[in-house]
Amino acid sequence: MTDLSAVKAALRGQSIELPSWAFANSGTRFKVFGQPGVPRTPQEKIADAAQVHRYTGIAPSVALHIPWDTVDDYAELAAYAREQGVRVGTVNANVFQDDDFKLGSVTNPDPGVRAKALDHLFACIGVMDATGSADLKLWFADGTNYPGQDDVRARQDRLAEALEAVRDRLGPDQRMLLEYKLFEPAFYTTDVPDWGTAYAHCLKLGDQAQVVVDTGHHAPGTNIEFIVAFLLREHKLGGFDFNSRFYADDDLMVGAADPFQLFRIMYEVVRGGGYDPAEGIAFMLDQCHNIEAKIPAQIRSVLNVQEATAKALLVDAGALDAAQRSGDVLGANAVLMDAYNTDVRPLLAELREEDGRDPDPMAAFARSGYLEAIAAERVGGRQAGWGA
Ligand code: PSV
Ligand code: MN
Ligand code: MN
Repeated sequence: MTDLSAVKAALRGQSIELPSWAFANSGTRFKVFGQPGVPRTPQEKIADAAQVHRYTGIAPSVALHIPWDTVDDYAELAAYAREQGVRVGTVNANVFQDDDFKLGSVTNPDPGVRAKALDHLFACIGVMDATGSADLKLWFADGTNYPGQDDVRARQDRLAEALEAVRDRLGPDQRMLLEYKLFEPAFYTTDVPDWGTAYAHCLKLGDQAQVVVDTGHHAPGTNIEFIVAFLLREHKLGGFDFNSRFYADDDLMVGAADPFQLFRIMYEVVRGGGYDPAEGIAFMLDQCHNIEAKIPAQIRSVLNVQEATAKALLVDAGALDAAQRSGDVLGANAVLMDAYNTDVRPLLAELREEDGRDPDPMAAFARSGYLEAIAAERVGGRQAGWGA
């Protein structure tokens, strides 16, 4: 039997980080559909993110993307976030939107371009120092499009060199989180294409380097929960970029495409001790909302993660262990499926009510009139776009 009060206590301690870019205009390469009231500044993105925390109670931090969220004074931005009831979280380094990075950033064959990329990564550590952020997230668009285009092995050497330089620049309480992605924008080779490559680099870099699993960055059919279990066992899982993947890197709402996969991932997190704050796993969303309203989509995403987590916490560990040890294949599977098939929505509504929150965050936010207010207030100025 699972202790429901322990499940509730664990759920109260949950913390999901929101991406600042989810609140900005975004789109596909075919069209960006603007929405009224979309933030014009990093401050307005943080204010919108604070709404998600207000109604869910479990989204207390906001990840920045530099230079998308460039401001003159980052300490002031962090203070602004605190006033809004949230804090600045991970700093995501963007070394993919400058013409100089056409052939790569830290793996570029041109040493001058590599130095420019490294300077940006150092500047991001400066942002962390100013905001008090602990994590630097590194995703490189680096790779090649054609066989022979560049020396694949030399690119690994350049990558290792840059990562070491970043590691040496980190403060004692800071981490570097290395994200992998199967393909895109490079289509022939990608310099960090999979968890094995990221893991191998992080292993050499030491304790301050860990791997980020972006759930959208795998080939169809990849068993992501196995990767999670493996990395956790090695204490090399630094965090998640959660989103849904129907086809490739869709960046749609987590839990939309495959809620069962999300449950299986969260089960391995719980099983491997990754839910314990001491393990330091950063649970982040990395999503864009191109056709749906952004703040409610973030609320829905947070709730989807919360529901999957509640189900994972409900797994009867004793019964599962007994079934596994006795080789009861169907019994073990049934224990897991019982938890997955539990409707946890009443439990979560009860939890919110006990904490003085509205039991239905989606409805409460819709009633608040916030979307109408920002549509009226935020006229004029240039809307901050995803990538702008
Ligand atoms: C790359 O596809 C990625 O997942 C990285 O995390 C980037 O920083 C992010 O998307 C931008 O949306
Ligand atoms: Mn990502
Ligand atoms: Mn991605």
